[in-house]
Amino acid sequence: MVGVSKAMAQALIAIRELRRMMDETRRSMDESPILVEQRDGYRVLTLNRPQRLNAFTEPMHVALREALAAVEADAGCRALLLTGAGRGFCAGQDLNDRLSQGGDTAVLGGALEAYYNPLVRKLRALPFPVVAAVNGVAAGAGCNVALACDIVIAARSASFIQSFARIGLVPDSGGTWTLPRLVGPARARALALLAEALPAETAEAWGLIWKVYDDATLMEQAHKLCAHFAAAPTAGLALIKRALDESWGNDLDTQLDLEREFQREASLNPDYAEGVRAFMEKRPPRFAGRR
Ligand code: T3D
Repeated sequence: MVGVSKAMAQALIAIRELRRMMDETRRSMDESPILVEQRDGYRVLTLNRPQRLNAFTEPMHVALREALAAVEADAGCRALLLTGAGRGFCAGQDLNDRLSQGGDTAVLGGALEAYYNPLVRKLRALPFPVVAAVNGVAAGAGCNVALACDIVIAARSASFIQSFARIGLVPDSGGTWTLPRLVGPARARALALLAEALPAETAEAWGLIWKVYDDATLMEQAHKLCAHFAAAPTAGLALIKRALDESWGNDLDTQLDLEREFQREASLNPDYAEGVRAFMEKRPPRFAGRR
């Protein structure tokens, strides 16, 4: 009898310890500047500093860089969803850090070199589609990081702000490249020089982003998109990304040559054969998505 109650007491202690460890893990996950969630065939990364509208700090950059490296290394990952916790998507650089550094110009150039530029390059180069679900305000580098993603969808209440001119800076994170290409030179200049908030619906009407959804349905739509990509011919989509990006620096002749080469490469992937077979057999394709 004594032995049984001792065993029960030990089991209770073990359960309590397990609970404590689980609570600790949950707490540390909630506090992490980047939340990572694995879904079937895709991953969700959530910028997680809601009290600062998910503004970038160095630890957040480092966590994001590590999370992106892990996504890229995972051969089973066929899409990425980037979003923000709380009421904002991302308010760009955390200006508290800059205040404490006295606005040293070397610091700013260094941060672009070390973090923002590699981040934008990585998002563009990932070999699968990247979806940004802009759940609220996207300002400064936060706006341009969203615009670096392949498909940008936004909540109706969201807005896009090139806030740099408000503090005497220049649009970065690819903004001066992306803006004129997406909305044309006149709108790009006004957005960058006036630094006014552009409502999500206007952003959609101008072609800055893909689509706007009611706030309550944004994440459902984002997951639908990613689930679609998780069953798509991934290697072909990666070549589409590259072909569109490279077109900006090419004349038509060069681009036609590039399309020939990419088409050859795409046709060597088993997903091409599966696509054709599925069409002939009048059934949905089952793409392996090997990349
Ligand atoms: O520095 C470098 O390395 C160079 C690279 C630069 C890249 C950049 O991104 S420069 C641009 C930096 N970002 C900004 O200038 C945007 C600053 N934020 C705003 O203008 C406004 O917050 C928004 C227009 C984005 C949203 O306005 P609102 O009224 O919805 O919210 P809020 O009340 O201003 O912000 C809520 C809280 O977040 C507030 O804190 P509090 O008062 O509740 O304690 C606010 O201070 C904080 N917050 C918002 N943005 C930032 C921020 N804290 C630090 N840094 C921020 N960027």
